[in-house]
Amino acid sequence: MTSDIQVALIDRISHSDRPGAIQLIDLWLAEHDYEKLLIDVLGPVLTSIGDMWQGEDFSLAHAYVAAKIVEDALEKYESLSPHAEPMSSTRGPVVLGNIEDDCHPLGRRMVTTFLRAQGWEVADLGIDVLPESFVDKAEEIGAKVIGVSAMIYSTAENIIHVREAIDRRGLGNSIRLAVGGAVFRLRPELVKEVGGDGTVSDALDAHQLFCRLWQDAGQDDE
Ligand code: B12
Repeated sequence: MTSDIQVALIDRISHSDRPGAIQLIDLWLAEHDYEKLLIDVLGPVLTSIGDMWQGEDFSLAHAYVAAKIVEDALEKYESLSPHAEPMSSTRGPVVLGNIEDDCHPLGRRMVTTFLRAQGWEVADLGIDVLPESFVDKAEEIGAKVIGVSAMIYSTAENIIHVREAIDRRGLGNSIRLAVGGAVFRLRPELVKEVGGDGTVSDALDAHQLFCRLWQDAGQDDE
């Protein structure tokens, strides 16, 4: 269901009106909280833009403007979140990043925000991360879960190399691989194909997935 704020934001995006979009969000946030903004507004708006882009109602440039507006919002409001100063980390550490060649950071940033809010220590490696770098970092900090984000099919395929690096180093039992991003929503069977141990389609559910995978890690040794 498309809400009034979603319709109004899409209108601002279609006019490339970045200040107008932020003004709209300012007003909306006076009555709603930051987490609701991420889950009920910004995520669905980007998905709608993607659908309109695919249907050729919107261009690549529109998608770019939409991403810039969401980045503006994340920069501006992250500090207003009740979780801006996360409680001292009580869970983890875990590693997160976008796979090699993938330059869609927004979903990953949302996952990081929600995990930190639940007390996870997250090493966020950013976009375009080499498969070996995920595993290097996990070994360095003792992470039992690696989370990899990919938005498009061709980049999701690169996740297989993270799985291979984990297995090659004999870490298959001690590290679990979480995967996520738009392409996994469209093609759930891809999770197994790339060697993933689990996924969720919403950042809000990432905490539960990471808890399960953290508990699973090492169980096969016993
Ligand atoms: C914005 C956008 C762009 C921007 C990105 C800039 C930026 N700073 O973000 C720009 C315009 C640059 C761009 C470029 C491209 N894009 Co683009 N893009 C999008 C769009 C509209 C939104 C992506 C997004 O941010 N989604 C919003 C977030 C909140 O959703 P999400 O990422 O799915 O994340 C949620 C969950 O999946 C989950 N999650 C995410 N990561 C993880 C990780 C883990 C471990 C877990 C557990 C969960 C999890 O939690 C998140 C929050 O709830 C999507 C449309 C769509 N449906 O998503 C297309 C889309 C992903 N892009 C697409 C394409 C094709 C491209 C290009 C190849 C286009 C081109 N011809 O150049 C390039 C590739 C660039 C690259 N190498 O990565 C296609 C992919 C199609 C496919 N089947 O593979 C899509 C689906 C559009 C479409 N419908 O055709 N894109």
